[in-house]
Amino acid sequence: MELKRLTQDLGDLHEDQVVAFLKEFVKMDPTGDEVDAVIQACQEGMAIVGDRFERGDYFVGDLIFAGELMTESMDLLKPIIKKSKREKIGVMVIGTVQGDLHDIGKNIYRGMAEAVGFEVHDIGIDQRPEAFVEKVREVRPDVLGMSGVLTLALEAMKQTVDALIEEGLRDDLKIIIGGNPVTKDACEYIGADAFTTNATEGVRIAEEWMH
Ligand code: B12
Repeated sequence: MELKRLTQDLGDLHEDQVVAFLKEFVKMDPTGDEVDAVIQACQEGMAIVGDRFERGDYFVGDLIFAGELMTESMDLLKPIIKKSKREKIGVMVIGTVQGDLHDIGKNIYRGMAEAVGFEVHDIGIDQRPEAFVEKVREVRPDVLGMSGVLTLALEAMKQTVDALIEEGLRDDLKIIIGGNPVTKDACEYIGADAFTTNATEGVRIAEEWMH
């Protein structure tokens, strides 16, 4: 597979090439590992976009287009991610935290978690701590996943965990955080149980919690 080419084409925002590659890829009936590798390559392409934006070579319009292209790409992969659907293994609430509008990574994680059998309640983007609290109280999930790619998302994640503690909802819950800025230190500061910048790893961790 020409994964470096795919990363570069995404970074360059070459929609036609990216779409053509992914359509061919889906037809090949790829394995789970191959799908993971392609998602990783796309994520790296988005990192190129982010770097160029930071340097001033790309503008907000390019970020928006990159977001649309990444969503379109993940939609193409959806049928092959979904195919491994099994019986229900647990309940999960996910959402992007307050102040953050990015949801592509969250949506990838949701798709993968559903594919291994989680019943996922996705509360959307820019969600206040109270919204997470409400949903957790309503559906009593086994796992809570919080997503955020802005640096400021880390503070919002901490506020969300604090709100859950205050409401006495933290103890029966495993919390995983994901997105570009999450680190081990951030995970400890926030009070989450696990962190990852890779959806596949995040699904593996959540599956292990269900054993
Ligand atoms: C596309 C994009 C946008 C799109 C988003 C569209 C959408 N529907 O999401 C739009 C145009 C809306 C946007 C807006 C902005 N953006 Co923007 N954006 C990006 C970009 C290029 C890609 C993000 C992305 O989709 N990555 C690909 C996904 C697949 O990766 P991911 O999110 O990390 O997800 C993976 C894992 O982390 C994990 N994961 C994610 N969530 C979760 C959750 C759980 C529970 C688990 C287990 C795992 C998991 O799974 C995924 C797959 O492996 C990034 C650059 C970058 N390097 O990421 C900048 C970036 C995030 N944006 C940035 C900025 C500055 C902005 C704006 C402020 C720009 C502006 N001036 O308006 C606004 C902010 C809006 C807001 N309040 O949120 C900065 C953030 C800087 C910072 N440190 O805070 C970045 C890093 C670019 C940069 N280098 O400057 N953006």
